[in-house]
Amino acid sequence: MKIYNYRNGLVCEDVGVFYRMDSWLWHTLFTSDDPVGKLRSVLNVEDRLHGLPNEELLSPIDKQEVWAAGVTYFKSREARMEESQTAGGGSFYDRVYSAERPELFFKATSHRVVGTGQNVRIRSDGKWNVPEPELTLAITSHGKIFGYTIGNDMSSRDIEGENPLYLPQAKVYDKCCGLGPCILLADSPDYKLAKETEIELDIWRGGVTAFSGKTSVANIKRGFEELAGFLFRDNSFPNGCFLMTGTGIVPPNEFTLQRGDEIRITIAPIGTLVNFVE
Ligand code: DO4
Ligand code: MG
Repeated sequence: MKIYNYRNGLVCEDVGVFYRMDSWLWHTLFTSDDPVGKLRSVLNVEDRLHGLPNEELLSPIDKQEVWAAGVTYFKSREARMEESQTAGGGSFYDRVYSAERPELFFKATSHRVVGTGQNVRIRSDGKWNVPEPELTLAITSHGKIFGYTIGNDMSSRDIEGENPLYLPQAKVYDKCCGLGPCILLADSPDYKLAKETEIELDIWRGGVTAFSGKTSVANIKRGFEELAGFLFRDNSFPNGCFLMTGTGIVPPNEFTLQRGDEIRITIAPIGTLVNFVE
């Protein structure tokens, strides 16, 4: 099952059949003990649509905070160590990769988040900017992972590389985060996104590919429950939250985003998140 957040309300897709849903369901999904059961119980044949509606598709977020995990893939560990070499930050990244406690940081409130087809921004004071394609967990207020979406953790590598204490500025600013196109619901209690699930990043510039890369969820060092468990330790989320699980794809050091670039992140069971750099 997938749930889309359209301008005029939610739409649920269940094995190729589409249903219009009331917007109050959003809150119910993120606060229920059994979000999928709740959703199934309100699907009504009278609300069936012929397909996805021809309306603006918004990011699948309401009042949730977005958090992010970092240095969860070996590739990210290597890249951070390189970018922060002169600031002496190299060993922090090495240590957090293998420490028991993961790196978790605040990424965005919903007003900083954009959906598929919308523009993300690069910072006006950042010179080395990249997208980070990340599988993102949708988590209820009880700490239960009930679905998955695609996240784009826009980052200024020169700012975080200058000093690890600048991380919030490298990560959090207007339109710093893409989420979408939908939430893929974990359909049954024992459903887990297959480890072999691929994450693909394509960046288009002037009609040609400027960068292309691929990884698999199997390369992540941490478990999803482990990450969510640390996030909810001594921390409450009355509206539920999203947790980005880190990047395993890093373009070469000479690459930086430019205005007009098209960023496409595909995780096949969920779809493709497309953002343009404004
Ligand atoms: O530690 C810096 C940020 C790491 C991050 O965003 C990632 O690994 O995805
Ligand atoms: Mg990231």
